[in-house]
Amino acid sequence: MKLNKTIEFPKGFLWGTAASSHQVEGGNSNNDWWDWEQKPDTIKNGDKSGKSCNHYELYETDFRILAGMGTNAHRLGIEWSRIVPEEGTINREAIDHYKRVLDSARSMGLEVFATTHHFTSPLWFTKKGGFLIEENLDYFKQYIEIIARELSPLLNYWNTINEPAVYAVMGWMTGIFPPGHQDVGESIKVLRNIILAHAAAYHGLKEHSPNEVQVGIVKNIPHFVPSDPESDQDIQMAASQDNFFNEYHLHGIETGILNLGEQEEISGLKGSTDFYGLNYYMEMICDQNHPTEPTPSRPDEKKTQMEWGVHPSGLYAGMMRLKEYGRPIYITENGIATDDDSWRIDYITRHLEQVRKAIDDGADVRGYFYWSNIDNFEWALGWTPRFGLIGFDPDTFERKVKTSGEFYGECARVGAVTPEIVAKYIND
Ligand code: GCO
Repeated sequence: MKLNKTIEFPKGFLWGTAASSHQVEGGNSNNDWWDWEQKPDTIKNGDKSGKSCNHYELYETDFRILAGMGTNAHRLGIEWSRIVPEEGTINREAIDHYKRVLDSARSMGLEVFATTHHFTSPLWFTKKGGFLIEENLDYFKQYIEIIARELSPLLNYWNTINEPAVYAVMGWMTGIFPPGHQDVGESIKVLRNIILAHAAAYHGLKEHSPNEVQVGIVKNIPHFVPSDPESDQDIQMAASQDNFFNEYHLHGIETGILNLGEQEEISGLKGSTDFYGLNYYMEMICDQNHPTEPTPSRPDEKKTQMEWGVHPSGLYAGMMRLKEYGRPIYITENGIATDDDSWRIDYITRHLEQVRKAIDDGADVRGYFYWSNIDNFEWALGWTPRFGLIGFDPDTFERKVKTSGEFYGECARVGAVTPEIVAKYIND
């Protein structure tokens, strides 16, 4: 792969990495995912998160490596089940732990984006029905108030809910995530309640933080495209998939109106985000012959360990869509699961090219967080997919920065992707 010209980014652009609490910390034994992993046939190869990357204990090491590489930001998760292990119980130890984590990242020059909810919930909460029951939102609000008061003084940016549509679909429609239901009606209820949870988190963080914080949702925006651009049915399928998965929540945040057919005005939803966190991985190809199943790749495409294709232009489409709302945009996740590290360098380069193009075309994109800094527990696919810029020894937890990590760090230090840097790290 060759790069013909330098891709330069504005001064102050955030060059970050992203992870989540359950996927990297280890020992999150009090949440619904830990419980889910103990059940048969839920996780590929029977994998478990276990001690994961042991980030819970090695966070200083991880931040030192990231700062040393040259990155200047990191997105991490706050684990609700640690802060509130039982209904009505606040774990001061856990609060103090996250204060140390945030302080450590900041002291090493990393701007932290902290996510309040990244797929995992306390087991006691999910036993009450979790986000399927609207009244349970009160428990989530109590948690938000605690972390706003205690943790906001140590950061500037919060992400509310990670990928609300993925959460609702995977847990209640496909059943691949806990609670493993396959019920369209329930999935639609959760799709609604989880965006109410987002709005509650937005207002709770703004109201209870003792300092000014910027609060934004993290929305996965796959680019739904017709398999045959000439087929009206494929075009219609892409439009309805996008409406359900993307537009429903985006329209809700911008207008306060939720609309999957009948309209519902939600108090506090309109304008409930200071910026958009955009997670992008791939196009979803819509083919009328598989009317309910868009696919993340075309038959003849080279596929990642996730069985996804690579479609950088879909990231541009997502940024230009969000540009219309006039809010800052951060790419809060973009990455590739592969053991071919040169492919990872090419992937990062091609997607950063799209970010630069969107900025040139007027999108206010202020940062890029590569998913992920370190190989981690990939939910139902367990440990097979490796996204990381950094690997680790599962026995000793020793970290090993990959060539792609060295590449990304040098780009971060320079504030650009240059043909020289690409040539230095990629072996064709
Ligand atoms: C998601 C989550 C991450 C994933 C990553 C790769 O998008 O599902 O935010 O937790 O690990 O996206 O699938």
